[in-house]
Amino acid sequence: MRLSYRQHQRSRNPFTQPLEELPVEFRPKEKLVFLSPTLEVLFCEEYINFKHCGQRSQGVPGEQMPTSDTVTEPRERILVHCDLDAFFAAVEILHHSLDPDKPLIIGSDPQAGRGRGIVSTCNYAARAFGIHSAMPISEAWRRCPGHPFGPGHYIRGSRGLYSRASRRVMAILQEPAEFFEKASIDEAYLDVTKAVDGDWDAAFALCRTLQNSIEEKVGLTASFGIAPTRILAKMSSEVNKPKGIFRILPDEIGDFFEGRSLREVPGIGPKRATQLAEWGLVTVDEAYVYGELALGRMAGERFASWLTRVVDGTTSSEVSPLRSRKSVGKERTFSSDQTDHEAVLDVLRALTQGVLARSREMGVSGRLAEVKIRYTGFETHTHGRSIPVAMDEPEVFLRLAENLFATNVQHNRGLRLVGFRLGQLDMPPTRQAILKWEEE
Ligand code: DCP
Ligand code: MG
Repeated sequence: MRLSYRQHQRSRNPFTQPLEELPVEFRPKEKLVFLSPTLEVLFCEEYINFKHCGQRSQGVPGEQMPTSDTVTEPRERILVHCDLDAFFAAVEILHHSLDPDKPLIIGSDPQAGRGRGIVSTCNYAARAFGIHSAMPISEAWRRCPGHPFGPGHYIRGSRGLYSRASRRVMAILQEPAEFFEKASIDEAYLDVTKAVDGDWDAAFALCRTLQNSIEEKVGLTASFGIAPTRILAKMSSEVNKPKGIFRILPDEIGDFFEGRSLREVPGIGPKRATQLAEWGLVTVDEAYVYGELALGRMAGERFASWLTRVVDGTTSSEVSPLRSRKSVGKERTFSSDQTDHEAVLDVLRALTQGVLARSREMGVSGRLAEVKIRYTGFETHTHGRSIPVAMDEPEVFLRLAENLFATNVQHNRGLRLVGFRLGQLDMPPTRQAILKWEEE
């Protein structure tokens, strides 16, 4: 017998254990990282590294990290999650004026079916062949070969193109949001509660306006999800993809999960889903009806508590750039290995200053200084030191970086790369107002 959401609410065990952290499988997956084709690279790293982020009481990272979930908020939030449709492929189609109805696959070189890399993404025409992100490129070729054997068009992709398109989209999205968070190159969370004065219909209209604006100004289509929590907003942006908008009102959460596969919940991976299926739990409502206590005995208390709160709509609704960015870092790979350590130290100083300039722009400070050194042969070491309070003073971190380098670098060895990272980020209250979004 299936209970309604309200019945669940009444019958469920009130036992709720706030979680401190979630197991690895519940954390957002890192997306494919592109390396610059040139040797000399300088880039901001986006770490999805949770061990350096416990400093801010409200800034607990990761969708499902729940200590912030219990923070009382003044009123129910209206969150929007925007995710661009077949992003890399859509940008390539636009850039090269390709036919959108022909299968396009972005990924590593297929080498006529012998390639060893993976698919980055593909357009919807290619998805009709069963091709999807992270599939081996050889498998994609088998399903839809490229010229001259089949209709598939294979492109290696260019990160710069995607970053530029992403920036233009983000600029449009951040405009109406009181709080804005770029979550990845093609997705963002917006807290629009204030912008729409708590009106869910107005939120829907706002998403339509943003969708049209992105299409007109950038030429890309986007899908939107509107819901009271982050995870629900993310799930709802998937519902009507491509070019869809879907809304989950606070009292519709139970209905939304009725018959919905557990695998569709971000954070539930194939392993966990298989384990639950072995116990006969395939849909979210089946797991919910099972009860938190019983589910906890099978799948672990933390998982049971988290899933219960997902369905209850009590997971996080916080939108903040700190959730997605755990640190700010810059590093440089030298075109040939360096033996002049003084010169490398100069580069490290410049990188540190760049990082601090960036963090000031973002309105964040940090508690951890970390220097990365890669020697000839790729052996890599990181050396870090924390300070008692988060700061954004370049001089403080310059001194730390110099000391870390001088005390740790192995003399007489060639250096391939040097980098600096500011971690354990914090957001001083006085700066919160200026925090909007940051460029890549
Ligand atoms: N990406 C990647 N490797 C992956 C997954 C994604 O390089 N394993 C890149 C390519 C995607 C972009 O990130 O275009 C955004 O990822 P999404 O998961 O949002 O996928 P798409 O935007 O391509 O498709 P969808 O329409 O399903 O959002
Ligand atoms: Mg996308």
